Amino acid sequence: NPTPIAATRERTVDGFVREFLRELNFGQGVDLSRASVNDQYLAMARTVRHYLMVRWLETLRRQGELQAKSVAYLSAEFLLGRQLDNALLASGLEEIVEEGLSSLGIDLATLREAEVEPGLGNGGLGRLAACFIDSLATMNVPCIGYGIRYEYGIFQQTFVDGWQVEKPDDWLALGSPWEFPHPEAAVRVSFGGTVEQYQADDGVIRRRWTPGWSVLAVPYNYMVPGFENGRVNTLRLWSAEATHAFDLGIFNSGDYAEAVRAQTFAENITKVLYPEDSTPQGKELRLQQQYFFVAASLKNFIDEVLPDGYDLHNLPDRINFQLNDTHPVIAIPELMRILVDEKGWDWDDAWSVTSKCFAYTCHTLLPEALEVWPVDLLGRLLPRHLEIIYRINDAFLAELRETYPDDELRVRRMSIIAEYPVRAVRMAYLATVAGTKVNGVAELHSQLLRDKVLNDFSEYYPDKFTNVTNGVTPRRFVRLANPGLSGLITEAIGDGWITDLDRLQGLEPLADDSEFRRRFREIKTANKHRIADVLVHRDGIVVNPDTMFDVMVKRLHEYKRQTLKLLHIVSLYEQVKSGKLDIAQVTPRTFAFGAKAAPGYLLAKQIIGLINAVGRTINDDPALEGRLTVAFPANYNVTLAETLIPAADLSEQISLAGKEASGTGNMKFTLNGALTIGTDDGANVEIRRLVGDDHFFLFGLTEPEVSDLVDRGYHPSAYYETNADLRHALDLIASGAFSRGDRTVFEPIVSNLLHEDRFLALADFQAYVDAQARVDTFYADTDQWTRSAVLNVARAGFFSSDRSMRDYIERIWHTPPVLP
Ligand code: 26Y
Repeated sequence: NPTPIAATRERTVDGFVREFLRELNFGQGVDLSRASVNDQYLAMARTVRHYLMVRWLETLRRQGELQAKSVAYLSAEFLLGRQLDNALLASGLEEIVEEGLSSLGIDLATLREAEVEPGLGNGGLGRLAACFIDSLATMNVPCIGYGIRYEYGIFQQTFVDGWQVEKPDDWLALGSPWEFPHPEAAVRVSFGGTVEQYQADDGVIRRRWTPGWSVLAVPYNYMVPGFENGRVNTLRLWSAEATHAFDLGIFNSGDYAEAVRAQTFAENITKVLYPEDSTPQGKELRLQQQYFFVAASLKNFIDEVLPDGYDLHNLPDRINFQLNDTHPVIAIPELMRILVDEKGWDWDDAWSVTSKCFAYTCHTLLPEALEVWPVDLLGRLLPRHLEIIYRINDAFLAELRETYPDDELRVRRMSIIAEYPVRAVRMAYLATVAGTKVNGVAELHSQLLRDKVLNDFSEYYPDKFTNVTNGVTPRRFVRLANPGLSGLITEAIGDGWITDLDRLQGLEPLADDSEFRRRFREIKTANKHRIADVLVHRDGIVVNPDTMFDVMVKRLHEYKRQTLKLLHIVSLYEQVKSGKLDIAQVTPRTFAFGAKAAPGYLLAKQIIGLINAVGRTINDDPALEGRLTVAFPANYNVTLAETLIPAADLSEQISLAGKEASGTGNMKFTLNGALTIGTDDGANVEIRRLVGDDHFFLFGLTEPEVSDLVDRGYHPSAYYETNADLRHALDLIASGAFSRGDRTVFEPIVSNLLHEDRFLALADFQAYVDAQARVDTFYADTDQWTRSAVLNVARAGFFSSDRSMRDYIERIWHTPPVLP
């Protein structure tokens, strides 16, 4: 095997400088004196990726030889965040590059800022996929990520007069140096058309799908480098392009304009990421996206990744297709179609293989978030797949009737096809029937899946259900995001924690070391100064680093209860203004928010308007003497998270118990030394158990209490009537105090809370306020607070996504690591 040329790249400062200048001259076509920052960034990115290239080629070569069992992570979203720093860290080039650039008079920090993050996801689910592929690469587990290369990622949020206004996320505009397009490896994906019966050569009656139209799926490969281990896995994102055949017919008819229109039509499929993250809209284009990437991925895996002549009967020994929520579930009928229609297999053989290849991760508990596709839509777009789903369902229902001969009600409840309000395919049920395993993303969530959302299924398939608690990558969210803390940890316990996060336990004794605490605090303060600087320059927001940083960052959703935090703030304000509370007694706090609302989610957008309005009023009111500030930077994204989270003192995880599947922000805060104020929900339950009750501010109803209260009949107005502080806060909002006297502006929020309050914010208000009072008392003793913060870090090693990956491997995939 000849050594790839990339191996000759010199890992020295001089070597790097030479490579960089070469990229600048030959790649960008500029010389240093005329290079823009973007030129420099692009040249830099390409230089770094060249250093990783030899490892990537080597990983691919070994994979081809080994054909080890691997994971294909199918996800409609990968929320990667910026790539440069992670590539530098993984390749161990940080120091060389910093020195090399500075010898040229270039500041690495400036180049970092030039990178536009690929925002190819909405939030938690997409970021989780990115953490998982980072961990698998770092752990030497063969994995290929399959997803969609949206031309426009999650929208850019701006505020106009405090209201959210969305701008398209044109992330590709200035070039995207991290991707490798392979148009020659494009595959065709077909849609629509008809299905007919025919007699095959072997005399067997078969079904034949004649699609109505098709598009090309062009793969763009991304490197997924492991941390300093020489492995580089692949993320393959698909982009839609018009097929030539598709154009030809129209060109022949002489309608050039129509042909070009057809081209844009095909390319619409991967044009934009849908910005909803809980209420599926049932849009045809979204189903097109889902089938598009899944069909391309299966075809790519079978035809290109597997060796020629591979016997697909062995597929379950070679691959696990992990379904990231229901978005890729159409892969199940697609594999059946390939095996039955294209390979000519018997149905039963095909089912026996297909039902061993997939596993399904559920990320929600909200019933309205479960994807359901009306059969008329599905049948129009994918007629053969609908037939296959019907046949899977027929077999499944027949099986159920044998087990439950006298319980037709149960059988109908479990049908993959819903009958009301329209006949529709329940994708979660299809995934559960066909998958080897179904997992929730935190203990409580998995329990509720078993006991509530998928109860019938957990009784029928008790062994299918399992839990894998989410995790986050310590490379990005500690080592890179918090260099100060990372340095301190490494000084104390060595740098093994970066790939073995349980070693953070070694910090435990240092919680009682006053010098360690002093340095820990110093780092937190420095991080506050760092974010204060960012907020001034990025958003023109001024914050005081000598205040408690109380942070709530996540998508805007009623169930996450940003309004609960807002009611606390408004109540404090109201009490100061009415003279009930002496401002000198109030702990100085900076309330930081970050949240995007789905553009069609009107109430969520109103809540954003209200947070900004309250912020405007409070920040400008001299009566507060600058002790309370609301900071709501627009466009919260991975990049902002990386500077905001390390600066937090208090992490707000206040969803209604039983609604947040896991949360992953909660883990990032804990690992960066924030204390949590939180409900008994999602992974908060496990965080609290690990860090200990004394180092966590628990409040609010538990899930069974919520269920009971709702069953008995919940009346939010009762809380309004009996709680004066709550009443005064709501009245203040209703009075127009935050809307220049206009009482209509925020009326929908107030009346929703008073008359509906689906997520019981009013019921938990007093408990929340009481918990915040405990926070103030605790915070007043700086040493006590810092000690708890250190213990939070020391006890949070469990929340590494490396541990999540070990759990998936042990409970679901059975894919041992290979040699690097
Ligand atoms: C179908 C479409 C509307 C849709 C698109 C995106 C539906 C859901 C989503 C994204 C969901 C999501 O991000 N869920 C979050 O997943 C995290 C990772 O498991 C969890 O930590 C978090 O609790 C959950 O809300």
